[in-house]
Amino acid sequence: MDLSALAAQNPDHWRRAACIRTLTLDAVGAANSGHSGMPMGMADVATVLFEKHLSFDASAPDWPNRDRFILSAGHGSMLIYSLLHLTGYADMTIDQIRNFRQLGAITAGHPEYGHAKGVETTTGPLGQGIANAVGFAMAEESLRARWGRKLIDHYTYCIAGDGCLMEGISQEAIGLAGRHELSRLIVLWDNNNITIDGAVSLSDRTDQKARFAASGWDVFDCDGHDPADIDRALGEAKASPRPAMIACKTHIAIGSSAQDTAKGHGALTDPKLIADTKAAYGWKYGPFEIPEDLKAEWEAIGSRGRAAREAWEAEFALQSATRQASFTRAFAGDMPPKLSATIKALKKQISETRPKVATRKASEMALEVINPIVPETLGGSADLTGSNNTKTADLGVFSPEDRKGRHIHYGIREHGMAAAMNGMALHGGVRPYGGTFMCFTDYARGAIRLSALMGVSVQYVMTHDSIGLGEDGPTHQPVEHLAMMRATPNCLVFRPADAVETAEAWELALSQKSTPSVLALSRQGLPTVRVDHKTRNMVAQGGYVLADAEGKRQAILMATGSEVAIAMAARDLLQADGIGTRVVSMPCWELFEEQPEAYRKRVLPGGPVRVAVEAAVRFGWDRWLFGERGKREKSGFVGMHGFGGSAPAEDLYAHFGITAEAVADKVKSLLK
Ligand SMILES: Cc1ncc(C[n+]2csc(CCOP(=O)(O)OP(=O)(O)O)c2C)c(N)n1
Repeated sequence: MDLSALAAQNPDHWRRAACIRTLTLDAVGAANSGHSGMPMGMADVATVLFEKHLSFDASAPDWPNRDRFILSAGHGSMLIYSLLHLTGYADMTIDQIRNFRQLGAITAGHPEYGHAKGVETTTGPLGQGIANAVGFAMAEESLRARWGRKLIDHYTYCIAGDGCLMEGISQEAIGLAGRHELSRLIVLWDNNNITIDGAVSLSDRTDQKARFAASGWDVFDCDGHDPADIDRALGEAKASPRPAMIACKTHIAIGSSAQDTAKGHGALTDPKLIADTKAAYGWKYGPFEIPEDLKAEWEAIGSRGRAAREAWEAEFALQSATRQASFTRAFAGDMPPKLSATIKALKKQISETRPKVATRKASEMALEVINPIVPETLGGSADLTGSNNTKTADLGVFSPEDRKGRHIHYGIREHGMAAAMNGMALHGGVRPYGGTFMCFTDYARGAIRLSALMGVSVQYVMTHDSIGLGEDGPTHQPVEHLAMMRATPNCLVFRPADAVETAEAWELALSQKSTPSVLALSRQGLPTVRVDHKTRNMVAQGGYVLADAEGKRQAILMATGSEVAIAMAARDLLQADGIGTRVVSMPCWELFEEQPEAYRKRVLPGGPVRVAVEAAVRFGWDRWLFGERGKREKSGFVGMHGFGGSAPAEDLYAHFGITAEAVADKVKSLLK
């Protein structure tokens, strides 16, 4: 490929793009690992985007109305690190670039949210970024409708590779964006025809442009190495009334001997290759060296948006004090102070009326009082709205006709929904929650894990949380999912026992700023077990004594969710036989684990027999059965030992032996 012609046509552009290419070569070379080819190939596109289109101010990375830039092809992380360094983000020093992929550096192997400013989301698991981008664009639409164009009015740009587009999640995202006419979303496809194994044709013959068009997008082409053509395509994409995809024809690892090959995808570390490639670029500077004139040009790009940002700040200052406070509160992720009193009032009412309701219904009852006072919530469901009970009376439905609608019909797209919710939460100003069946946490897993890894407060409303869902049978009955979610670091798993605990769980979940929550909710009606109103949020302690032993304490029953009522019934049986029995409700293990040792000891003292009751697999329960002063020979588990069955719930509980009688018998056998 004749690089000299390219360089000669647009010499200034060429030199600016070469900064990205050579920093990438140097950083990957120094780390002896990483991915050189993608940043080299997309350097021209990224340069034009940052220079001519992206509205941002490197000195104010958190400006709420900035355009968002998402590198879905996260393996090409040196692309974004180079851009952030060159444009003058304060934290992205040349030393950070030198320490690419090293311990303690903000230049992680793949872009990690929260490490470097300007990294809007964690990418690397291919396909997540493009699905996050859809959430960013939905948040922008929603916020623009709510706050007006003067405060929110921006684009979301996303660079995605062949890998992102092959991942199934991409179709969920593309379908969602097309339906919602997210015209502020622009995806730049790095159309280089190469993946790790070789040419794309080894594994795919999809007509990507036709696919996007079929889903309601406008599609554009450009020569990804011609700055004028890139600029034209970006201009057209911005003007399009639908989400836009630009197929950018590029050469991976351009200018190197590995150009257009799978070798070019990975780490180009051979010193001769690096030297030859730099020579082909006409680059005559040392490693990590950016000449002053070029750095100045880039920094001018980094401050191009300063005037717009300052104008925005002036506009913001003109808003009423109430509006400013409420905007700032929402972007800070804080709940309105009213939330606590609202939840207390609901709890009091429930404890007095003692309804027998499914916790999914109880969740709706909580949301009915939460949504009116927390206007930034954006609810939704993956086509199970009536089952997940996520849509409250005041929400309205989000659509191109009603951007103020706050309930989103995600369609049957659990993974896309979860990733979009991550994008919304990361955008800021909105608080997304979304529902599906608990068993389909599997389908959303890739994105739920990233909620936890990034530390974003997304609420997963996972209903139909056990065999208690009944006739739909084992395909729909989660047994291992609680364990999987509990095994995920930085994720709160709530399994409330009744409507009071559900209200408390919602308050806690929404109060988290950097932790997602899974609310595991029952399909079947559950009696109110919290019959004595307590203003204190008991779920906040994770586990607590719901009913204490009368007489000598011989047994402790631990249970969650729908099995708490079974434990209470077992306690009645045992007490009737003179066996003093305590019931501990454990709606959130993670919060219980955080309690001081002295508190945990009060709840779970050594000595008595312990039996855990949960309609799920035992995995994880040993921590509470044998740990915390428990003894193996004095403990037992009543729950599931395999998959469920297709029958009415009551029959299944009897069939699998999850009954008050079975629990009482287990205790008695352990007391012998
Ligand atoms: C979900 C997921 N699966 C696999 C990988 C490993 N991986 C990283 S890059 C890549 C190939 C991506 O090809 P493409 O998007 O065309 O990138 P390019 O070769 O153009 O850099 C793979 C399989 C990953 N990061 N994420």
